[in-house]
Amino acid sequence: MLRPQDTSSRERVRLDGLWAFAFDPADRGRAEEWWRGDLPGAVEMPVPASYNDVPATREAHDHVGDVWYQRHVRVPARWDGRRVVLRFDAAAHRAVVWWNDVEVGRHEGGYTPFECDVTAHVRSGETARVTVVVDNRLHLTSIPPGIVDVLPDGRRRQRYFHDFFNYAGLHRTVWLYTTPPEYVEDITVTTEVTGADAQVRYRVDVAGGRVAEVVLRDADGTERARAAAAEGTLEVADAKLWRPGHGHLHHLEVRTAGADPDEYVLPVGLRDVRVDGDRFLINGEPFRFRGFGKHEDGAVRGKGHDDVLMVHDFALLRWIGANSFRTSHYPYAEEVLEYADRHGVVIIDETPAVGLNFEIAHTLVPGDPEHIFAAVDDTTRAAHLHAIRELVARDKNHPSVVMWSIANEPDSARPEARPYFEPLVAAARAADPSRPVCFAQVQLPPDRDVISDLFDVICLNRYNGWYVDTGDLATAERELEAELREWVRRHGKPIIVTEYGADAVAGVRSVTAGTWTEDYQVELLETFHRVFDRIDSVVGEHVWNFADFATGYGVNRVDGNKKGVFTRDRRPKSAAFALRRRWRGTDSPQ
Ligand code: GCB
Repeated sequence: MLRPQDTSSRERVRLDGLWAFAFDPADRGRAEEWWRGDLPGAVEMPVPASYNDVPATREAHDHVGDVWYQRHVRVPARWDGRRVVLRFDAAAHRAVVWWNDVEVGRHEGGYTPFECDVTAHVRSGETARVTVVVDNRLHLTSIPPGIVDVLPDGRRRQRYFHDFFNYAGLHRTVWLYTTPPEYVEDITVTTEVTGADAQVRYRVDVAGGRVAEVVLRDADGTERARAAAAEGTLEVADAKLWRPGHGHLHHLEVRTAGADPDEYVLPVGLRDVRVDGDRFLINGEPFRFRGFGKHEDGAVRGKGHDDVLMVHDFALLRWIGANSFRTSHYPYAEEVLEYADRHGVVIIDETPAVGLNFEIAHTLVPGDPEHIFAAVDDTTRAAHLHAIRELVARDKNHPSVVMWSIANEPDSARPEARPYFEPLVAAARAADPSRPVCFAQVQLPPDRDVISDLFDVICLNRYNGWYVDTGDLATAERELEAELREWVRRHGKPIIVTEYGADAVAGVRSVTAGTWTEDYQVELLETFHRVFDRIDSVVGEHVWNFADFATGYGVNRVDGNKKGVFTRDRRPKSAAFALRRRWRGTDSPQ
């Protein structure tokens, strides 16, 4: 799915800002058809943002159910005769959209965009009422899964099996944009590097028309290759490659034929990715992942995209010497991927399939199904499949994305996990044969895991010294090493430790380095690093987490998860300096 653009044939307007907003805890809005007029009792709510922490009430924070957003949109008179599209970059977790009185779209899944073609309903020059209902409920049939309990007093309570707060709302930009009636619907690009040259295999899907020309230009605008077909391979001699740390981009200009041609310009990075034995190769060179699992999370705005925070986070990644991160545990805003493309940051791109595991949930109550695969069904798997396809459809052209992670910590010990995952892995490969596929595996030894052989890279989340052998780093070191060596022996694939870490409350220090101190966090990370440095197949270290983040209520969470190397407001803990020494080999402030 192409991102909206301003080109010679397209125009876009951001509908961000303050929208009218109403909570609907008793589910009245759909029955009373609130889209037909002004929202009752509306307040103002910023978009993009999570709504939960903005009103400063417990009810808003803990709301379970529908909320309504509404605003008026003026359609420029000059748009007469254009195709007009209303696009939501994200609505967590599902939404229905009305243009005046007409339903124009609905979407399931909180982290991927969806579009409503409103051409038939638009009168240029008019002011239209746009209404959106957004439902944050997680069910056993949604991705991620959850359970909504109705309490004796009639309130709803949401349970979920993942460790980050269920922020909701319109988290990303809302657009109104135009294309010509015949338009470029999609572009798919895969690139390969052969010696000094590169090949760009491309396919353009045009709705109602045909391709006139496809031109590949270097960053300075120099034409490097050209074609006139909808599909083909462009040869680039002596190519300037996209590399980790050097986000060199080319641009593929696509123009359609006819009296009202469309133009779309796609950034393209010339690079390839391959797994060879226990190496992870980018452009044929072994790549070592240094970085973090992250979250989209910040004070007040929750998961609302914010360019300020994004650019700052990338600056901190650079400061600390990280070269990569995982979009744990859902697809991040496209702005993030585009920034990573431009700056050569490597990404493992994850679906929102987090919490397919009752073993680590601690939220079950009597009467719940015994294990996750007894609880989910074909609808859940269809939602998971849909999430994989939407992720690939959105992110397939980003050079920064080097691998798909199709789940985080599913219950991979259950025999039922295998028939559940086999078709999903196949679907991921079919959707994109050019990138390896992985999942992040929870603390299970190789002899208990039933699905890892289906994947290209072994990605392990390990909490030795924290959840296991708490406070005992000598045992943690011994057991971690023994376990990793067993993974090497059985699978011979590259290993990335996609999570390791310890909670540390900023400012809590101790000469005896007890748990929850900054000092223990440093010592635990150093313990893991000694082990990584002794095992060649470990090609990646992603600390959990980049920054402290909000979670649901819990007796083992102090105002959220404190495994951040930075605090939630991005101040460094001692661990940040320790990592910087390891990853950059320096203590200098630059
Ligand atoms: C994990 C999860 C992550 C949690 C983390 C923790 O294994 O993948 O979402 O936040 O552990 O801190 O417990």
